[in-house]
Amino acid sequence: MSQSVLTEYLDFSIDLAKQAGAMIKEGVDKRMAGSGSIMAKYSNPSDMVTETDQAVEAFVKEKISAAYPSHKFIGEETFAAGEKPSFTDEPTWIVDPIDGTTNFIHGYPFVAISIGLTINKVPVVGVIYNPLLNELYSAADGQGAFLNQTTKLPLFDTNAIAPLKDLSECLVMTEMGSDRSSAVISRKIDAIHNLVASKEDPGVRSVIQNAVGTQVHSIRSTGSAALNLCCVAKGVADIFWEIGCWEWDVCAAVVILREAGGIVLDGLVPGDKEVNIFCRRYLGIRPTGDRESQLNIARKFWSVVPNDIDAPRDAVPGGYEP
Ligand code: LIP
Repeated sequence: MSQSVLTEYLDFSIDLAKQAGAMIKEGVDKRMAGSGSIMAKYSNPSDMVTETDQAVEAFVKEKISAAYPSHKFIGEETFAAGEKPSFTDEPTWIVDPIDGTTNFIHGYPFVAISIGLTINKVPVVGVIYNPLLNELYSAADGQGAFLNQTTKLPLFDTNAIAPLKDLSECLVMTEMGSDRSSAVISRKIDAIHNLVASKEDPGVRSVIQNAVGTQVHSIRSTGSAALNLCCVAKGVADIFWEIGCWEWDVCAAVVILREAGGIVLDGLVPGDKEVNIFCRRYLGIRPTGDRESQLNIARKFWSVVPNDIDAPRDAVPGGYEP
């Protein structure tokens, strides 16, 4: 894929994200004023959908199909409406119209449109725009990652300031997710317990035999996987880990973090390959300029989190086999 074609897709995505962002901002303003953006689905209080999610996805999908009629599309609301995704080498847009829908509902300002593009099954363009904070993250394969199109990511020389040596020096971002079954939540709490507990404390959760606490600096959550990964790309957090979010939450961010110099791996299964975006298990490590130090932190991370947290999904033909 030539750089000029990638630049065209990137510019198109940035323009589209800004238009969608204006719709999201208007939706928040109306909602906070007591009108508009009614809940479209409220069957699970930790997995909500508003009319704005649906309107933004319809708008983005229409714009993409008008500009690139042969391209494929995978979107959160299209999936929710029952369309089963398949994955091919064709250019495929993977879109979350509002990442951080719970935040949207509360007016908590971590809300973003996330637009990713894969070609030959590789994520190559990513744009994430938070219209409430007016922060636009963008990247294309081989072109670097940027905040608001001019500030290169990461924001500073992360390795000079804080080399990534040990989990005890890390700020970790994670989320509770939408599956609140006690089987899943108790495993996630076990993971957080093991991450934050003192190294001196032998009382770590029993799910991992002989594990000791790693006493990470602390845990952070924005409520948006995409924006969490952007924090890691900026270098203001060291690790993002989530089991249970989806390809539309991470596709664009995978490009942004990779172009900033970070890596995204499988969140539970050790290995050094870039994550399969359909696997619903993600571990992002910030830029360091030294891949071995990133893999070393990943290995330490996998060793302290339970490896049996369930995030089931149907097969994605061409993309993922459970
Ligand atoms: C959200 C993700 C978040 C996850 C939430 C939800 P949404 O996406 O970004 O990481 O914990 O459960 O999936 O639903 O706001 O697009």
